Amino acid sequence: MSPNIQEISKTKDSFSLKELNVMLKKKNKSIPTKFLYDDLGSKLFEKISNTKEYYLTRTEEDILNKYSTKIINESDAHELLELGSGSSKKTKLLILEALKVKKNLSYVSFDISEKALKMSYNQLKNISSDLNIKLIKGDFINDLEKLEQINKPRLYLFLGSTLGNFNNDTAIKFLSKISKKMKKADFFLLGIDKIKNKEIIKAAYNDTAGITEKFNKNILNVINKEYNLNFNPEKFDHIAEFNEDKSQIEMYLQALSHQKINSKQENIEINLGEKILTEISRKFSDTSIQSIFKDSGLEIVKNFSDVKKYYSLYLLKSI
Ligand code: AVJ
Repeated sequence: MSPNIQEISKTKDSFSLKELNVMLKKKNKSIPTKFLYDDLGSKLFEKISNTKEYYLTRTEEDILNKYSTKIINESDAHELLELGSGSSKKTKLLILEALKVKKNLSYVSFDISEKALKMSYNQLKNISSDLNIKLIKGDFINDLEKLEQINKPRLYLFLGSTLGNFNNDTAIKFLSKISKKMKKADFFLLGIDKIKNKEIIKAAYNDTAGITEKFNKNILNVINKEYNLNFNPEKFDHIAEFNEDKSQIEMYLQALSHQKINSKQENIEINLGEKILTEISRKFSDTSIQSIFKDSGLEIVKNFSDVKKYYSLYLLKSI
């Protein structure tokens, strides 16, 4: 049976070849991070999260395993609303816990990707007849306002440290939207990767099995297909370095030779050694994330962390 997907936004994500060209002509070249996540990219990310070096997913899961009862009791949620749910594998832990205390529980998965919504549905459809699953296709930056209000307490979820992909302004803009949407009884659970020994961080983005490298290079296949370009991924090196000033991983593709890329518009030239930024992944301290919360109208109710303090799940309220 195929699930029922509600579409709240018909706005096709229209990133034009022209805009891409502009980004690739600049001195500091970049490709929008979202192009990492086509079907293959999403599968590769799943694989990354199982490598021994990538501690994020595993640590977040451990924290959820340990504290989901507390989180559920504290929030008293009748509905869990997850933004950018991916496969909902980790969310299942929270749902199972919530089902112990709530008879009519709703889980809303809000994602831009139909594939992700279907995966999430398949992950959860057989859990319990007490669980009402809603799938909503939309863009959580632009369509959040369109989500219906409910009278019962809702727990918003944004897991996986995806906030780390946003620069400061975008992060505050995004969190402010959620905060404005939240009612008094609502809570927000946010997963954040923390600052730690930089060798540990770097290793997580340079796994020895080479999966992150494949994941990074796949972005070129995605834009080749989307915009009819002829990048050769083999002519690039995967680079993931830690920028200490900005406290972020920066993932690049570095050209192994001088290259000319044909496009329907202007051609693109890339010099030997030139780097194209594909993703940032910010690592926060308690202080740096607190200041973002403050600027977004959010306050910390509880900080759930692992023993090594590698990762935090913040339970937040709107002020
Ligand atoms: C899924 C965005 C949280 O930034 O750690 C993993 C993506 N990139 N390895 C991250 C990613 C390279 C990941 N997020």
